Amino acid sequence: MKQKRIITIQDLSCFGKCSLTVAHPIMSAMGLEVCPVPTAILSTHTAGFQNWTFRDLAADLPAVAAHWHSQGLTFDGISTGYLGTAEMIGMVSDYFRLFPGMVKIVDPVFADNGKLYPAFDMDYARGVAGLCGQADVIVPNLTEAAFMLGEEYVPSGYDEEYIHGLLRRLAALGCRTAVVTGVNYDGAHQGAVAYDSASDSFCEYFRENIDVSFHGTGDVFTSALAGAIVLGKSMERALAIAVDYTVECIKATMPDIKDHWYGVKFESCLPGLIKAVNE
Ligand code: PXL
Repeated sequence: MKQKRIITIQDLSCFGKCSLTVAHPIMSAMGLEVCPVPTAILSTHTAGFQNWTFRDLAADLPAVAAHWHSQGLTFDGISTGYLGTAEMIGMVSDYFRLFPGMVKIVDPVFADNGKLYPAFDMDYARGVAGLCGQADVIVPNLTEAAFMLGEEYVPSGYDEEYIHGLLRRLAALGCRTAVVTGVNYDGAHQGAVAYDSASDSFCEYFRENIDVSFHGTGDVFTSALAGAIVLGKSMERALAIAVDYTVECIKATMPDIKDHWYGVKFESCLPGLIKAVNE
């Protein structure tokens, strides 16, 4: 069978277990051929470290796409994450145009817990909302969802009606499917809910809530979700694969949380992920 091929466009944080350093190994383990396009190289991620280095690779993005296009390369999917600058949003949109037929998965990656990440402002958020409108599947957390819609962030105490409404409004940005992560209705469970606008239907997958927060779990989740979608899994199955894998990564890291606050030990959980995608 032909191997599925996916482009992943996001930064390379050399230390910190997020973006490309999780997306590439996770999707490779799932059996995909992964083509990484680094948007920037940072010494570390920006959440919890200070004085990180940042080398902007924007100039390479169009050149990589043009070369791939000239070679007649084709791709089954593209997954985007942390980009770094507003300029890159338009460049990613050019990838969408140059390689038609790919499943386009956009994780907005600009905010969490009610706050923008250090490098971003609301102009960037609006730009990413535009990119979401060109995607097939978008994967915001509750903060990014609220910011992209110009709404107030609701951290807790919401119900299913709120989440379903939020998902419908996100899909109205122009994507077929919206997935929102970090949904916790009852304090005891956490998971993801998806809305497919074409069939006007919802699906969801929850696990026990683990009351800790590790950096990079959103990237781990989106990598597993994007891999599963491009492999042809249903959204219901893709949500289960991605939520289960993220929970296992968090559990594997909890005993070492003090030394390992910057990211999850996703490596030790790859065998379970491989088993799940091949079931
Ligand atoms: O995990 C998201 C992410 C990715 N890349 C960089 C980041 C962050 C979140 O802060 O700083 C560089």
